[in-house]
Amino acid sequence: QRPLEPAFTSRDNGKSALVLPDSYYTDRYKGEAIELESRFGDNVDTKIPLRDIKKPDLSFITVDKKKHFSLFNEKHKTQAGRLIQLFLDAPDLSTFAGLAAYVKDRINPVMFQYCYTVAVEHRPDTKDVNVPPIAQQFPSQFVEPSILKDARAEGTLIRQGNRMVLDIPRNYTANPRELEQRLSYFREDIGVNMHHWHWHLVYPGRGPSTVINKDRRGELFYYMHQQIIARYNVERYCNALPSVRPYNNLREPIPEGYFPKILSSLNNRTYPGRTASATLQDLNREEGTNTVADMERWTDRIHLAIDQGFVTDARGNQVPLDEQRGIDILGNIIEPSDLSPNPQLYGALHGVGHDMLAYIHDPDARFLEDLAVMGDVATAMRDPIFYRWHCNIDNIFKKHKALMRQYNQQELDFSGVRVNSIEAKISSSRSQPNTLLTYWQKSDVDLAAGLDFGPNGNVFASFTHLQHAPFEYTINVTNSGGPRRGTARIFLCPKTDERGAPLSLNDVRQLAIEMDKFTVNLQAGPNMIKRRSDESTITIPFERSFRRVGAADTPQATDELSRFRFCGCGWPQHMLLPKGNEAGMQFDLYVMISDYTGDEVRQTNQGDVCGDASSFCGLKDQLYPDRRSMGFPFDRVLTGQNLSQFAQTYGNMSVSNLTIKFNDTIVDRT
Ligand code: CUO
Repeated sequence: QRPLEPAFTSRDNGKSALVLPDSYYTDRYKGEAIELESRFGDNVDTKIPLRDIKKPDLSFITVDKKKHFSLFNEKHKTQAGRLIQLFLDAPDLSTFAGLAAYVKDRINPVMFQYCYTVAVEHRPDTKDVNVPPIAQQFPSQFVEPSILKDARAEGTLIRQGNRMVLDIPRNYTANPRELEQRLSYFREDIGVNMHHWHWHLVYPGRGPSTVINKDRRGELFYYMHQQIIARYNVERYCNALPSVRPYNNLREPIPEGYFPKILSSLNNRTYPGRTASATLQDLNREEGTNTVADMERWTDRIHLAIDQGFVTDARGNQVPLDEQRGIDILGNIIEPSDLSPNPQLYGALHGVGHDMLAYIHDPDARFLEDLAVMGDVATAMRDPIFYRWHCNIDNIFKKHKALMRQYNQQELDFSGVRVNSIEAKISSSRSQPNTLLTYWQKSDVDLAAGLDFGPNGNVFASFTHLQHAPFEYTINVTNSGGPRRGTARIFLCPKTDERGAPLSLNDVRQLAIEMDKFTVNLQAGPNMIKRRSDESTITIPFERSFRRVGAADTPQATDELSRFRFCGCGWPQHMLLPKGNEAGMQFDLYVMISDYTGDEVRQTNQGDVCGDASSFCGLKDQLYPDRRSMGFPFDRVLTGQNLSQFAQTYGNMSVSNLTIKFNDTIVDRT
């Protein structure tokens, strides 16, 4: 179960089973008196011997066992793709379990964890197999590592029940002299990083076509990351910092340094830092040889394709970048995924960018240094350069979007539907409408599962994160036609930048952050629509991010958790609102009710229940549940002096003033 230890448990027909490999991570443990059964004994009902499998040929895997595995690295990605295929090809569950146990002992644990989880997510017969949350598998990548020693001591020396909750320090990566530190609560949030890891798990870039070929995956790569950048920029305004500058001149030094201090669980070394003013160099390492010049050539070719309105596929055909497919094709080209129509010509811009930035401290490996946080989807969002790099990537997508025709009246309007008002009000209080509240909160995460050779049971540590008082929207609508359906699209838009200067409509639309999107059934006449903040289709609840699956105390709890496994993907609910500021920061709360006849997607599969965060993560085995372009209506250029004037043009839109007040106190865990 633990990353570097032998054996793992699986669940079959609701029962736990202990699967023992026929060899161990190191044979030394086999003969020693380690009582594996008692170590895993508490929740193990059945022990099954490992099925005798035909030993797979793993010689294609060259990723070092004790070095980082990177999904942005072309070699690693290709090898992971082959391993996922191997896992998916196992004809039945017990062969898969045997194969997984065999492979786990022999390869890089993070690579194993990734490929195994992708396989579990995609095999029809593993619906009941639990995968623990990544932060609990590899806690050293998510929390300040000095507490891990205490966690081990607590877990080993103190009986379960008497163990104290350890405190994960805040603000441990820099002091206030470093202005970027003001955003560390966002960049280093455990839930934010877990979401990002999970998103890339649900949408792998390379592997069998059943895993890669998902509806609008390229467009979702664009949209989910665009929303991260919009959120980050709004969060910067809240902290009196300007928007992030795109990292688009690769020859220019990078003023932002970053020293993550977290540990690699594979070799107990800290992830390398980056000094201020580092400059990108050509990579010449065993992991890859990429040049800055290649990155520039790929960028130019992609810009050329956008300007010409078509890409050239591998056979020389022109594929139009039109309003239906253009953004999806560009997403697959830029990420890139296996669906890129011409990787030779357009390269692997975004992924290689991550990789080169991840080795900027040691581009030719002369210091034997491993990759930095930018090279790992579980940690990349901690580094300020992530946002600068993704801003550059986003600007390429935006250039394409700016060339699309504007939406017409018919697409934007919903004739006969009038949205009279929208209001957001903190639930369970007599507070003012349209004034929301943020503060710090302490919550617990269980570290025990990820401590190799560590304790039984749980060891909880508490971390401090942003939180908001739960609230509810009320939308008043008049429908002058018969009963019909619409889609409510709620966005939060900044009014001013970090200096208090008003933003243009064009800036606002690109900074609009999606809060929620849901179907509404409108009756004839007046309608009052209520919607709670925790129902948002971009977020998942706190428990989903952090509850330890293996520790669910009852079979029901475990079943419930396994049903929601796919749904580990989703923006953390506690980060739904930007922080605002102590004086109260002003926003526009925008709602549109669009005509459902233009939104509807007829699903061909009946999928899982798991669709809480469908806006950011799609639906498992189903089509993306909204026919409009992602980000509609803000993804294209709009006409109007400002947001209110734009919204007044259409009866089916409404805007309210909203204040977000931040209270700088820490509320203890609930
Ligand atoms: Cu998610 Cu750059 O893609 O990190």
